[in-house]
Order: sequence, then C-alpha cells, then structure tokens
Amino acid sequence: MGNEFVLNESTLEFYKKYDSNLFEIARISSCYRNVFKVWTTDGEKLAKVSGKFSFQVVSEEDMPVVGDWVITSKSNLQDEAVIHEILPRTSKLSRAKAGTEFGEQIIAANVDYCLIVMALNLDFNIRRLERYLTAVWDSGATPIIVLNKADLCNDLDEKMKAVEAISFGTQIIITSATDLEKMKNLQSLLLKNKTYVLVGSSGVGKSTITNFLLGRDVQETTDIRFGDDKGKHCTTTRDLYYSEFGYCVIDTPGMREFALFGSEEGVSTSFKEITELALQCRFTDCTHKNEPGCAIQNALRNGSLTQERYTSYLKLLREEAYSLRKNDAKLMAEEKKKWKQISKAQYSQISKKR
Ligand SMILES: Nc1nc2c(ncn2[C@@H]2O[C@H](COP(=O)(O)OP(=O)(O)OP(=O)(O)O)[C@@H](O)[C@H]2O)c(=O)[nH]1
Ligand SMILES: [Zn+2]
Repeated sequence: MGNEFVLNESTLEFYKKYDSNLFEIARISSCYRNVFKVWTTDGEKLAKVSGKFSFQVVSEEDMPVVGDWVITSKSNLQDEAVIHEILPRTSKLSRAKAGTEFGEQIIAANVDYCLIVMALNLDFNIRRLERYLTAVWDSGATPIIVLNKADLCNDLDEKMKAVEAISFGTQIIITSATDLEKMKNLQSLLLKNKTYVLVGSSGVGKSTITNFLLGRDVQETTDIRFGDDKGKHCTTTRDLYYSEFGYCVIDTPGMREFALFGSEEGVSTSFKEITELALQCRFTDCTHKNEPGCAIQNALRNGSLTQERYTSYLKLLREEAYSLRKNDAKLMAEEKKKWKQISKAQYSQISKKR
C-alpha cells in the first residue's frame, strides 16, 4: 500500500529531465521542522532537502508541505532520501497567518477534493458553508459538501434546499456515523488515486468519517521514531494516508484552521449569481449602492437575492481584499530578501576575483 500511486502526465513530463536510475518521484506524507516523511516506491522513508535546495528557499512556500510531489535521490545514509525539487502544485490549501504576520501558510498541496463537513444539527450554518466553499474554490481543489449527523436532523428537506440554493451543483452527500449504508455510500463515491481532505468546524465528525474512510483508527496507527537535527527523538504520526480502496486522505492538524486566503476568484465562484447580476447593472462601474439600473439592488428588492447572502458576499470580499493586501506586503519583503541574496552572491564573486 502506498507505493502504487499513479502519476499524472505533467508529473511524468517534469520527471523526464532526471536520470531515473538516480532519482525518483516521492510524495511528502509528513513535515517536521527540517525532516520530512516521504512515500517512495520502496515505502515510507525519512528525507531532508538538499543543500542547494535550502539555499534557494526564499519563503516558507518554497519548502515541501504534505501532499507535495518531490524529486528525491537515495542516499546511503540510514536510508534517508534527499529532496531536490518540488513539482508544480496543482492545488494548495492555505490558511492566513495569524495576527500581524504577512501572507499565507500552505497546509497541504495537490489535494483533488475537499470534503466540507457540516453537521445537520447545531453546527448547521449556511453562511459558514459559503465561507468554506469560497476557500476551497480558491485552493484549486474541488469541494464536496458532506452533511453529517443526519440522525440528529428532522428537517432534512428544508436544509437540503438551503444548501442547494448556494452550492451551484457542488456534490452534496448525506452521512451519519450511525448509518453504515450512508457511510459506505460516501466511501464508494471517492475516486481511486485522488487525494481528499476533510475540513469543517470542530465536532462535526471529521475524525469519525476519516477513520471510516481509512478503515482504521488513525490516532492509533504507526507512530515512528526518528532523530531530528539535534539528535533528539520525537514520536509522531504521518498526515497523508493511503486507503486500501486506492484513494488518499490527508489529515493534518493545521487543516482544522483552514481559513480564507487568496484571490477574489473563490468569492465569485461561490457567489456566482451575484457576479452574474453585477454584469447586468446599467453602469459597468456600478457600486450597487444607489445607481439607477442596478441589478443587485433590484434583486434585493424583489427578493431573488436575500440581504443575508449579499452581506455575506460583501464580507468575504472585504476579507479577501485584506488578505491580498497582507500578501502584497509579504511579496515585497521577499523580493527585497532575494535581491539581498543576489547582491551578497555577487559581492563574494567580486571578492574572490581580488
Ligand atoms: N449522532 C452522531 N454523532 C456523530 C456523528 N458523527 C460523529 N459524531 C460524534 O460527534 C463527536 C465529534 O466527532 P469527531 O469525529 O471527533 O469530530 P471532528 O470534526 O473530528 O472534531 P475535531 O477533532 O474537534 O475537529 C463524537 O462524539 C462523534 O462520535 C453522526 O453522524 N451522528
Ligand atoms: Zn449595481
């Protein structure tokens, strides 16, 4: 298990420039400070980045994260692999950094589907679902809505209608940990060779569902020990799991704080009807406040757009703009750092010549 992963065409294309006798493609299954766990064709191994790799790291995003495909070479040293390059990411799930820190922190890469878990009882909240949908669309992964705890819900039809109204054809699956048929149905819908993550608020049943999907108790599986940089020992579990059914599930602690980050694209995808309405406004620069012929104000008046949803849209737009501004500042800081590095390298060249 685990070493049968299938690579897509672009991955193989990327790999072509490497000598397959010396290098292989591996997938990051866990990250620690300077050590990684990777799945290789010979199973799971520890890995570190090469010296050249670490020299080229400018920001955190240049470091491998769970789910990354990487090029590794084997070293004789205790069967430790060396990471040379990260393959282009097809998706990245991020969280905005806390407080005054700039930018995004990538939690996982190359996720195909994101299961947004919402409980059908107390946790049920359409505005929160909108937020998750937006963030998932931003990440490059495809959202799937999982409505869990169906056993605790007695107005399922009503709630389904509310979800359908905002999800634009996103797949919706109803589950309950108490109903084996429903759980098996969810499992049967997951695709081979695809990578899934579960997001959602605390207590909605993510761990319960993950355990079922992997057919085991994740908390109790394979702890391995290894020495870190300082020769200390730490015990830890991995974050990327291969199921015997052929799909992967990433279950990483940071995912629990998966929050908004990124472009306005996610907002316009998850609020498609508002984006489309805005195109019908008489003025192309309509601010949708009091201009004549404003399609959004019209929709609000005739009730086809609810005030709650429009408020939610404006709020998410504002947050996205804020995280973008934070990121701009971060990019500028990185650019500066890069130039410092370059000029330092040039300086040492000059001093060598002397
Ligand atoms: N009645 C009912 N209880 C459920 C269902 N799914 C999970 N639970 C219970 O809800 C509680 C929380 O489930 P978890 O799987 O730990 O939820 P989580 O989303 O992983 O929570 P965090 O770890 O806090 O993020 C547990 O007591 C579960 O047994 C369900 O479908 N129906
Ligand atoms: Zn308008």
